[in-house]
Amino acid sequence: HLLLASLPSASACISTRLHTRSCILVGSFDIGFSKSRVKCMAPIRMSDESIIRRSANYQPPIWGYDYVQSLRNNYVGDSYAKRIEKLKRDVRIMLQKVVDADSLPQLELVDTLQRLGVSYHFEEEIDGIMSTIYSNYSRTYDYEKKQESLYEVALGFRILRQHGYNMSAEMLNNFKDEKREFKSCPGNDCKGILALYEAAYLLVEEEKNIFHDAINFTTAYLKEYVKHNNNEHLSTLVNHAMELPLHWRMLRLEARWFIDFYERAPDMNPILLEFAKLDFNDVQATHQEDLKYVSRWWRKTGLGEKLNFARDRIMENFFWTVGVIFEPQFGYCRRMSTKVNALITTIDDVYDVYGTLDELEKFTDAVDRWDTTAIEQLPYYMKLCFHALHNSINEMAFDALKEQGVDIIAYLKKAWADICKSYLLEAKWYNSGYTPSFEEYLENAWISISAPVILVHAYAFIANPATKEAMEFIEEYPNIIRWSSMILRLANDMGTSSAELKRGDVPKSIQCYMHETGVSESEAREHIQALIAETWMKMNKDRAAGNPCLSNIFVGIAMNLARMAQCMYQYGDGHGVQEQSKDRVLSLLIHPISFI
Ligand code: 0FV
Ligand code: MN
Ligand code: MN
Ligand code: MN
Ligand code: MN
Repeated sequence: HLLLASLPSASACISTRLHTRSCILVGSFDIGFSKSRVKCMAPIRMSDESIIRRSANYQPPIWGYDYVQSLRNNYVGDSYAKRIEKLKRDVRIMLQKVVDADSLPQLELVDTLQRLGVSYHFEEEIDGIMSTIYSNYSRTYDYEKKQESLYEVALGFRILRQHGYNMSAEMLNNFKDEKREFKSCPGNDCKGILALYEAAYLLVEEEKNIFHDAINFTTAYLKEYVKHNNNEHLSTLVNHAMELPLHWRMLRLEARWFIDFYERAPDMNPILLEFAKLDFNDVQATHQEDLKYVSRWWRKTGLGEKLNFARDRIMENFFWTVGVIFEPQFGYCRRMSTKVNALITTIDDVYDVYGTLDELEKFTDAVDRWDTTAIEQLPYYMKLCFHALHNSINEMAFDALKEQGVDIIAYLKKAWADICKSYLLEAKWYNSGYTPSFEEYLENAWISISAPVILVHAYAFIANPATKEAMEFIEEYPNIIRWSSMILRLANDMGTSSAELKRGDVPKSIQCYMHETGVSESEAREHIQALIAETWMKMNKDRAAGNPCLSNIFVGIAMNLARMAQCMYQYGDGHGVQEQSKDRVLSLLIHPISFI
């Protein structure tokens, strides 16, 4: 308090901020605005002493510091480790044996391992299987002849494309009739049609027509199928698929869901099931250690405690990271990425909710110059924010310098300068009441959603070493970053723009599109949903094209970020409104899978 007392504006800020108020009056007098009148106002600078600031009314965090630090997972220790090793050997033997069988059982085993979330243990074995199946296909596949089983063809198509093999979409077209329409026929049962539905999401932009045909045909069939519900187990899988296709799903949550589903499967293999459960708990224990680390870091920054207008969401920020990269060996990337997410979330609220335009311009300039002397005139809350950013990012760059001998600070800094400039432009639009065209909005919004910052940093965290050439390449935001960002932005707008508009914010994609075309909100939402599907097709294509500067791990991260966005905003604002993501956090990060 001694330090604060010497900063007059700062002490006022700190002492008058409350979570529950929808408006915060900073200054020495109360001018008696009613809550509802003040809520939608921009920060107004009345004089140096009194500024009316907004609040987004974000609730305090539901996950306390002590609670997080007390997390213990009982499924770790020697006996579990031994059991996991034993089961892993058993699964490896299954993979060796299945090679002698036909391709279908091989594909099914790979699919099951992937869906159970354990395929990362067997990359070599699976790669071997895939390359054999692919070369058999290319030797023996007869495009003229109608194939017997849609199920096998579609499953093979999906899994081989997932593994980067260029399977021809003609394989799927073979299941159309003379009128070039997909049709049901005796060989096409529900399993086959579901497989076609999931496979279609691996198609690329040039195959758009097949995509739409396949999705229209399969969804019509599958909807009808679940209505009759002849097979409860299969209907569960169909409903799950129709909610969100496999290719768009967040990997760990999908694994958690599928383990429960698999337990009830008629052909369940107890070895696979036990291995998947134990491995899930083992990975969760690693995540909990990462979580405790970031929660200590977050507390030390003081941002959650002192910036009460901002979201205090370290758990959700960590949850995002687990969606982006879950494998145990990437702990450093997870820890650092979570810091990046927490800084983004806080600084976003500075621009969207709390800062005055004048402050925001100075803050943007300070980030651009990456210079602590540039913030001397700024209020306390901004100093805190800037130093937390500056210290944290410099430390990450220092790690890279020390561990890999590369100097990357200029590239990291540039990503922050870019996002702050895009934030500032939105703040200016908001202040002047401007509604950009849909295109003008998106051109800025794919940066302001923060995916480029997240991905540039993640790139540096997993690269070894992050060379000058590689960083120069990534700094230009190659297409894969652009598509991932676009999906994140569109999904975020679908989930958050209603609340944002109420609070007062720039028109988001839905509103810009409505403004430009005159369509209704529901039509605009449909358009955005279609745009998400199209952007996925672009991402699929970019991934298939390959690029020596883009590792599979990085491409996976970019796709996972898009998946995570669709997960977080599936039912609204899961990031800001904790009730919406709470159950998912519990099942992924807190509760181990029980064996009773
Ligand atoms: C901001 O949400 C926010 F937290 C983001 C950008 C979600 C993804 C970010 C992380 C993984 C940290 P909000 O809806 O306020 O974002 P906009 O850009 O719409 O203000
Ligand atoms: Mn707080
Ligand atoms: Mn925001
Ligand atoms: Mn924003
Ligand atoms: Mn938003």
